[in-house]
Amino acid sequence: MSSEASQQALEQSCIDTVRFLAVDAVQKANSGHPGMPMGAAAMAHTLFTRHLRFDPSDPAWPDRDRFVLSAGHGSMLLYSLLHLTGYDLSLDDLRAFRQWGSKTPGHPEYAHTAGVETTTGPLGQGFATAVGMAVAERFLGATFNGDGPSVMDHFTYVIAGDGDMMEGVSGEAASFAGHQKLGKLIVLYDDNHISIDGSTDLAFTEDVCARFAAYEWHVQRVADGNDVEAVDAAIAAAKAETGRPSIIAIRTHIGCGSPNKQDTSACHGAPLGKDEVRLSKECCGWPLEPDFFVPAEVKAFYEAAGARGAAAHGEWTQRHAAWSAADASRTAAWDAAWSHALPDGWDADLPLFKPEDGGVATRSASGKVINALAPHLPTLIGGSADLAPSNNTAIKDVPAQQASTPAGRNFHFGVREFAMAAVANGLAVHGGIRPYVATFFVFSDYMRPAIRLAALMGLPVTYVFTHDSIGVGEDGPTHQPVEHLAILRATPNCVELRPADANETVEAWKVALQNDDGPVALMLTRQNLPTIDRNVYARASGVARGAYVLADAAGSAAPAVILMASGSEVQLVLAAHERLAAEGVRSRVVNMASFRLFERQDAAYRQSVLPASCRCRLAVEAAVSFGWDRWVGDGGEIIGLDHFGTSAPAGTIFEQFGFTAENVYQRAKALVGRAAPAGVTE
Ligand SMILES: Cc1ncc(C[n+]2csc(CCOP(=O)(O)OP(=O)(O)O)c2C)c(N)n1
Repeated sequence: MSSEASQQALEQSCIDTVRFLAVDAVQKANSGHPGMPMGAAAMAHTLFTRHLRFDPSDPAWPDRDRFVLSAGHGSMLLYSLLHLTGYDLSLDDLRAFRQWGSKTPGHPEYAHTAGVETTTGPLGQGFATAVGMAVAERFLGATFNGDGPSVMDHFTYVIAGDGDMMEGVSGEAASFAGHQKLGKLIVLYDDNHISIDGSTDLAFTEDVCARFAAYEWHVQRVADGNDVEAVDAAIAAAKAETGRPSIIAIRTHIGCGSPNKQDTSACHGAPLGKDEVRLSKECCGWPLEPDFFVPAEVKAFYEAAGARGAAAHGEWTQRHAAWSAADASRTAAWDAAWSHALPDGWDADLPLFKPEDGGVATRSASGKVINALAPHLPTLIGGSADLAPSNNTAIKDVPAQQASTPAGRNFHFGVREFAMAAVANGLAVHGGIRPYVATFFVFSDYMRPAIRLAALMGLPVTYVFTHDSIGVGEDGPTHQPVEHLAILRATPNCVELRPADANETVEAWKVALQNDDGPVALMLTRQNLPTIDRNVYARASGVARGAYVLADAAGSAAPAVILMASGSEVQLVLAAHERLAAEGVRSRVVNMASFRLFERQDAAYRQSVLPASCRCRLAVEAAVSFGWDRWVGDGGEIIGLDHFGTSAPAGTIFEQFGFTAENVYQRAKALVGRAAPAGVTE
């Protein structure tokens, strides 16, 4: 055999190894998706062995190429390659595919399996997250590289399937990426014409390539997905095209090698079955025994690819050392960015708002905070889905993030909320960045699937959600969130924070910047709120504990009534409290800025804020009452909004729906009256 032919045979053996590791793992688990890995094995093999720059011994190396398997259901494709190339993933880990506690869950999970760059499975989001990674690379390169050796210069690769292409979020993200001319983003499209219902012809007949050409992408086609040389050449051409993102539509065959199931949806989401596994192995000339078979020369071939990456990493380390020596302050900023540390003095310029300066909308306070933080945190970047002037998210005197200004810190996401949130996830998982993104709170619905993934992955993304209630006013119920707080509160690991005034907004941002293991959503008002006099009431820093006693009756006796509220309704309960106090009622105001942060406090603190002895509790929030019963208990009441809002001036709406200090006072008084004599202590 010529050396070329023996090389070809070896690579075929590599591809078959990947295929049959996936087949065997799915068969053993009796659950999973064998078809996708079988069809896409050749393109993934080509990418991993000829292009992708990675070091299995250091999966966190900042300048590695990023790889996203957007078709996350094909997870065994990724796990097989991670095992073969030398990541910390053993053959036994593959044997434990989809089992309790294994490193090989059904879909790839970020921070769970070494080498998995982001959680995928919800189709379309991997693609959009990769766009965020690519823009992170460009921003960090433009910000840090300087004129000498570069420390940030890598590609972002994606394997995406038909399902990814059908999802709207990939369209939003592709449109953004095309506009941004993200030349180092390369998508391999597993164009196999099959999804779960059967042929994609049932629902998806457009010309995907023409669509991406219209998005201003560089588009190529490969007619035979098993042609390693053709795939290789297309990836090389995509890398050479630096002015546009690239997509390569690679015609593949789901279940490739399975004589009875190839090109059918039967091999999409179910094991091939024992007989078909045998037939497939026979068909490919693969040994029937043992299962999970990895020929020694195959392992050596893949480990050599990993070793080449390790060598590239070594060169980078030298470049980084030279770069580092050239500029100590730049290096300090880089180190802080990658370790997510807050540099000394980061909060030195944060504003302090005085009551006598008049009312301030918390969205406007947030804008001032962002601008006070920006000089200290060079990788605090973000923007809005076309609402920057309303969300107050722009950093002043710095350029927008555009192809012509890649170090720009202000993102114009366009009216693409879902892609914006997924891009933010990509910025966060890439590392080195502190992303924030913004829209009206009501449109957080459009971002919800990406917020969920941020929470699941534990990503420090900050959401700036302004126009947080019926305070929106005339725009009416379409623009007035009512159920959205409850949704965030129901989302595990998501911190929701609704500050009551400008100074609490400062504190809320501090919380966001220090919450490293999950997203923080800041709900901010459109309308002005009075600045609470902190000489009279408790300090604004209390919001860091979620709920705190803002005002209390004198002395140490337990309160007779607890008034609770968040955000703009805190001023109402404060006013009612003053009247009650003047009448000798032992009233307490608890500012419930964040359910989640309060839940995280220990029982003693929670008890000190909401003593069990006081069952007379009134919660006030211009949102659905769902969830508040937990805090008010059986003896309490809720002034909420268990219906949609309406179009009218904000003041009128608050009044008509009972959100007035007068109503809070009357309801509290009635509650205390009913609870008397036990409830009133004096
Ligand atoms: C948002 C979302 N909707 C639905 C699913 C369920 N699902 C998993 S794979 C799949 C079909 C995907 O088809 P394709 O991308 O062509 O994958 P292939 O059949 O080639 O494996 C669907 C609907 C999902 N994972 N994510």
